[in-house]
Amino acid sequence: MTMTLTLYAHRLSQPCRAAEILLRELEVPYEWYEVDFANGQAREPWFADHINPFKSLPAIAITAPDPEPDAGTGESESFLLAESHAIQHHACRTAKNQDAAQRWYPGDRDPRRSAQIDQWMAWHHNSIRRFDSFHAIMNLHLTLPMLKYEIQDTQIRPLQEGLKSGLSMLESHFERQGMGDSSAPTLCGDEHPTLADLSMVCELYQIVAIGYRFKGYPRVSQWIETIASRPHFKDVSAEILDQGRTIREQSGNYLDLENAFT
Ligand SMILES: N[C@@H](CCC(=O)N[C@@H](CS)C(=O)NCC(=O)O)C(=O)O
Repeated sequence: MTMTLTLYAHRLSQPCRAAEILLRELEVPYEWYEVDFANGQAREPWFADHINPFKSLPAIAITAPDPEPDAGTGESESFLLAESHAIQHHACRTAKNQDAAQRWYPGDRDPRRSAQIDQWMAWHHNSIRRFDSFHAIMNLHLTLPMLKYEIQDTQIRPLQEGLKSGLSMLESHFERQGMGDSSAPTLCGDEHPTLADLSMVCELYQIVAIGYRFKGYPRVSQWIETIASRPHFKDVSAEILDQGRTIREQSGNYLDLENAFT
């Protein structure tokens, strides 16, 4: 029986990209359903009442073929799941290619390593994601020019300050591991990245796309660069790079993003 996995997502969203990149890495077939969240589609009843009551992307629906196609109802029960981390965990648990899946998340095979990945993923939501300034910059870009400097002071600087402590933490972590000098760092210290690396780098890539560079955090920069050079990561991130470039070009240089994290 072949199940259909539908991914409700948008490529300008960091957690959506993490989920989609992982599905590709694990060779899980999926149907793509774009939801225009910027125009409120994730809050519309068809989505909020029937797909994800959290009203957020990504979400997946796994549907078995209709057991009674002749009954003409066209309906079959779907397994619905929201939250990018839960989706990634589920994908690793159920992927046919378990060799690949266990490199991203070993599950019961290595409870300690899995617990470390869980720890980083929990931290991701409360730190790196919390201070992602992409939305503030996008608002700024769409706002009247006379408000630019005000928004920069009231919205963007506090986010940059918040992000700095997370970046320092990551840089020290990589330094303690002794990695990052000859080989590329990963959060759990192994050669292969895990779900935690993927979620966090997707988050930070949002602001790389808009022009930020992390010159003061060389190991963090190397980590981002290495994960971002994976072919599936590149393909799924093409749209956010375009969007970031447009915003950067049209916003002028007053943000000085390249030097914000020196
Ligand atoms: N914790 C969630 C965060 C999801 C989230 O914030 N998604 C945003 C897009 S990046 C969204 O769907 N927003 C819809 C809205 O605000 O209407 C996850 O990891 O999946």
